[in-house]
Amino acid sequence: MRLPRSWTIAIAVISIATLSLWSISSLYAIYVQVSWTTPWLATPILIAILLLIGMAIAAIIYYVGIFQGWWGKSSTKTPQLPKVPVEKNAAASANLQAIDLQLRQIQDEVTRQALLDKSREIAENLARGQIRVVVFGTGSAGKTSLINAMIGRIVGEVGAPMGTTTRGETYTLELKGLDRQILLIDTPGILEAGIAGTQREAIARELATSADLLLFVVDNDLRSSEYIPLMGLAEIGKRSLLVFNKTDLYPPLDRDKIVKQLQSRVQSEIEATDVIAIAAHPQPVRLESGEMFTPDPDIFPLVRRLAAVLRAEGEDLVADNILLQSNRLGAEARELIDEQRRRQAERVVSRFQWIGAGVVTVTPLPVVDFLATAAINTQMIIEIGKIYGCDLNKATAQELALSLGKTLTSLGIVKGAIQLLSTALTVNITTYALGKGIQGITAAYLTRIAGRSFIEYFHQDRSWGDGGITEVVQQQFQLNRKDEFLKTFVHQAIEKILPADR
Ligand SMILES: Nc1nc2c(ncn2[C@@H]2O[C@H](COP(=O)(O)OP(=O)(O)OP(=O)(O)O)[C@@H](O)[C@H]2O)c(=O)[nH]1
Ligand SMILES: [Mg+2]
Repeated sequence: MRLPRSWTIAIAVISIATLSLWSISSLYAIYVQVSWTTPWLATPILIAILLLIGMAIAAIIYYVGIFQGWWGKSSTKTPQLPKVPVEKNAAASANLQAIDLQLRQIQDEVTRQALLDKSREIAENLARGQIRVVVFGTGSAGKTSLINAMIGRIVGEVGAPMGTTTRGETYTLELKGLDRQILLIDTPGILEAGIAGTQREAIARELATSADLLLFVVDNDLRSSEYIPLMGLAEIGKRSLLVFNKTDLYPPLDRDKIVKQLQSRVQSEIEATDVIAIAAHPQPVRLESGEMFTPDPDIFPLVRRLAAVLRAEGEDLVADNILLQSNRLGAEARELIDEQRRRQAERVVSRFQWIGAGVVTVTPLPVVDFLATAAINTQMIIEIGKIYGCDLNKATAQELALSLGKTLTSLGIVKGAIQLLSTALTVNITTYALGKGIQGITAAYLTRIAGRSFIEYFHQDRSWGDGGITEVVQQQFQLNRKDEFLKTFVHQAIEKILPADR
């Protein structure tokens, strides 16, 4: 029984007061006795005893934290904050919303609509809250038989030849203790021959990628054509159980050996407990009496493991899968937006390359080293930046233009370009026109190299990457010096900037 706090304090105060009175009277007795025998020693002894008592009290206060207990002062420990539950579902739907915003930036109407539909489908799956268990694997491994055995009645057609199941079929399953409904999805087999087989395999793979949980069915050790898709799916984070079916066809020793082999092959991605041996539709056997007997399906180990996994991880599996799918969709959207931006930015570069070239052709520069600086228009940098969502001011753009101009000159690209273009031009026009036009055409060419280098810079979030500005510029120069390209470029240049009297 615990005493009330006020009582404890009262008892403590009375005890301390009694002890203090007792120690005062004892001290007084000691003092009197010592002063009788050696009077000069009495006062130092009294002071020493008082000091010792003081130190003892200080030590008690320090170690027991007596003040904290008595006066209820705040603890020096950091107060415990309430735990914030990590809501995977909330994260998944927030992710989907962010991706929707990204998708709306896609200009191509048809692509945008298709991806938005996909995103809506993922969101609906999340809202419905069903768990999608997809049964996947080689043709004739026994996928449909497994579903029939799990449902407890014949729902899908079973057949010895591959290709019995031709499209995805969905069945519902309830599991005690699990609020969510389970969708059991049968798929066509992979590795079937022919065009129809390839099309069916594509359907199966699509369904497998959409699964919250995958039951990968095999009827022997893994072939490499099974290993590759299974590992590929596991590596992208697809939760999988590897189901070894038709175990009735093997003697127990062989069966155990195959299970061990399967476990060791997939151990990097799938736990040993998730490799499960079953017989979904055992073949009839002849009894000693000569009678034929069909054993019951042996799928209990799978049902038990499936139930355990779904109960323990069901919520997470759905949210993880939604995150996985929305991330894939996000990556697809990013790629499309990237292409779109690149196309727009390249149009800007083309526009500026002919503007700059025209100006230089009309008023050639006294020194070719100035060509690079003349070719890089700050407005072009600002416009490319805008396409990539960067608002640059004039001063920053000028700084960028200057450093790129210096790089072009110092790497010898200006002179290299003049040489390359002169050779390409002599084949096309007279020496007279060459003299007039070379600066303008080189300016156009340098604008192109600079513009494309800036596209890389903005594409990498305003960074020149590990190799710095030099590597980016050199790479662009290499990419734009191929003979075929130069020929077309020079033709275009002659059309656009050289006077008609050439
Ligand atoms: N011995 C034995 N045969 C099985 C077992 N399970 C299925 N089979 C047989 O394997 C053959 C193929 O079974 P299905 O269930 O149709 O296989 P599937 O994977 O759905 O095939 P597809 O739909 O064509 O990809 C049938 O003849 C089944 O009777 C089993 O546990 N033991
Ligand atoms: Mg089937």
